[in-house]
Amino acid sequence: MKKIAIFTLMLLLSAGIVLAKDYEIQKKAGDLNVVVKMDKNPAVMGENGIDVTVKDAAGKEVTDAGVKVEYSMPAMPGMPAMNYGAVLARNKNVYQGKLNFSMSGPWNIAVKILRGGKTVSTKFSVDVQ
Ligand SMILES: [Cu+2]
Repeated sequence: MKKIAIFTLMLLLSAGIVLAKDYEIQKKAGDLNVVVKMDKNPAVMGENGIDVTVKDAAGKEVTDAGVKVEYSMPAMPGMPAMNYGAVLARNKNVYQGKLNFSMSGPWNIAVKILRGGKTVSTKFSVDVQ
């Protein structure tokens, strides 16, 4: 019985490792290169961790920017449009925060980068499970 329990645990752990691959997307915002990583793949209802790294045209990591993520779902039958925002906190070379999806389905995500008085942004969408 104990052997079966251990075997099941190992199976679950190895499955978890396979599924744990982050969602990653690379985008351009103005002349900046933006890499967005989310810790849930696919994204899920509730909290999802988000990491954003920003590089300038020369490939140097940008650490003096303000990064904000706006996420929204357009209105649908029985549901008004929903709009949320999260200001990311910088941790060394990465801007980090959490998105809280209140509903499954398609969400629009805009990453806004404020630097030197100028804002650039990039958009993508995720299908929340
Ligand atoms: Cu909805």
